[in-house]
Amino acid sequence: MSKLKEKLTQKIQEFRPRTTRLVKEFGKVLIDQVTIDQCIGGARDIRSLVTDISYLDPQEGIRFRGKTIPETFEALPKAAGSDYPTVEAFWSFLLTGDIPTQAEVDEVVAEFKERGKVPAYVFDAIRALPKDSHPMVMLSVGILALQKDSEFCKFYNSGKFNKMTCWEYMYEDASNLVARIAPIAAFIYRYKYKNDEQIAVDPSLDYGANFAHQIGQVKPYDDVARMYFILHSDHESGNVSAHTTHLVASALSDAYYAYSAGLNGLAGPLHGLANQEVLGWIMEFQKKLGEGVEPTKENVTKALWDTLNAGQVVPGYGHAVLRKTDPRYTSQREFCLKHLPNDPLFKLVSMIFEVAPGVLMEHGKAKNPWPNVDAQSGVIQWYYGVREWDFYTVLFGVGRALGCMANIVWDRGLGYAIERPKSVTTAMLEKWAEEGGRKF
Ligand code: CMX
Repeated sequence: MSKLKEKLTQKIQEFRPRTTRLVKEFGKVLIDQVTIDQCIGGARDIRSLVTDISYLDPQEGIRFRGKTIPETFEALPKAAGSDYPTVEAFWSFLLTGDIPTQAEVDEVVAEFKERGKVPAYVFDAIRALPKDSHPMVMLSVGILALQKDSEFCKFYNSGKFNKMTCWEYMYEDASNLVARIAPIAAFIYRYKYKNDEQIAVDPSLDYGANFAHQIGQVKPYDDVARMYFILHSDHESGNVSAHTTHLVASALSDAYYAYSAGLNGLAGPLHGLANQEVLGWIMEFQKKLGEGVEPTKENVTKALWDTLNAGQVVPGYGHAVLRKTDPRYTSQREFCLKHLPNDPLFKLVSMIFEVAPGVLMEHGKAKNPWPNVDAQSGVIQWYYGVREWDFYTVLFGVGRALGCMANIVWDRGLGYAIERPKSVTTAMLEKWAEEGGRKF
């Protein structure tokens, strides 16, 4: 057994009594109430999910295992010659909550090379799709194709299924999925946009650097990949991709079924597809502006109002939980200030950042007028030559696998139940509205 799995076994065993005690001794303690607008309005803010992998504070933003983004980057062992931690170090941290030693990281790096070997039938399944399919369809199909080799599913069908040990098989699938999703994404990139000229894995490289290599990028894109995958990994459990993955896995569907479904949610324009939409919006804006016309605060303001007046959302702005600038936006902005301060697209995105919150506040609808992660991410990709912006959500999907997989390993480790909230009818809501609330 690997050191990481050994450590996780111990952590899960130590943790279980906390969950058991809460249910047994305090199961009926009230922690929230539900209003009609929450019921109709997307269950916003209802406390009904548990995760210890990350927590999203509306003012402060995300903490991974209790650490802010800068603290996470600071604490984890870095890739050789890099300012950023390896994805492997971060995976170990997300799973266990402990900062791994360099030796522990090296073990995961070596393990991922073995686990990361993608069976040929996955590529065949992707190649069977029309080439103009969206790359998120290709990614979702590629992940689903892996299901045939699910260890969790084999264990379930073995007749020896056991609720206490099934997490070990989920861990195997989750680790394999994380190790394989980046090479699958790289394959999709080269297949769809680079004439199917594939680049072989370089076994000397860590996860992020190998992804850069396999899509045909050179330094410092290895850091872009590491930063990008870590920043997009997890945003507590209620967002569409994480929640979908958790929900599907709660039916004891394996990691591949669960994450393929999660990716389908990530592909929505109000969620992960917003990073593609941001670039699309900017390109459309520049096209309308006409050649040689400089973007100014005035014409950016007008374009934002045109979007809002057409009944569309400003992509990359707003959030269901956050009420300030997303620290994932800030982190990427800092990268831009260091590596591409004079890039025209970065300057334009910065100008939008200056103008858009004011416009959204004046518009008066969005509860959060500040930028989210998606407002900044495309700029960096564009700068380094990854200009096929319909691929950007795939990059998000590679990163999000880390959080979703860590979560469903723990879900099984702690024996969480199949998810099944109760629905009501509109007539019931109307009755309770008239009565001033439901009588318990
Ligand atoms: N532009 C225009 N209107 C916006 C807006 C934006 N960026 N953000 C919110 N609004 C509107 C909503 O559409 C809603 O309008 P209606 O009352 O007409 O339905 C109103 O403001 C209230 O919405 P809210 O409570 O502030 O936001 P929600 O929790 O309902 O939705 C989100 C959150 C992210 C879907 C929304 O802000 C949005 O559509 N943003 C643009 C798309 C985007 O960037 N998504 C990526 C989010 C991060 C991620 O998941 O990757």
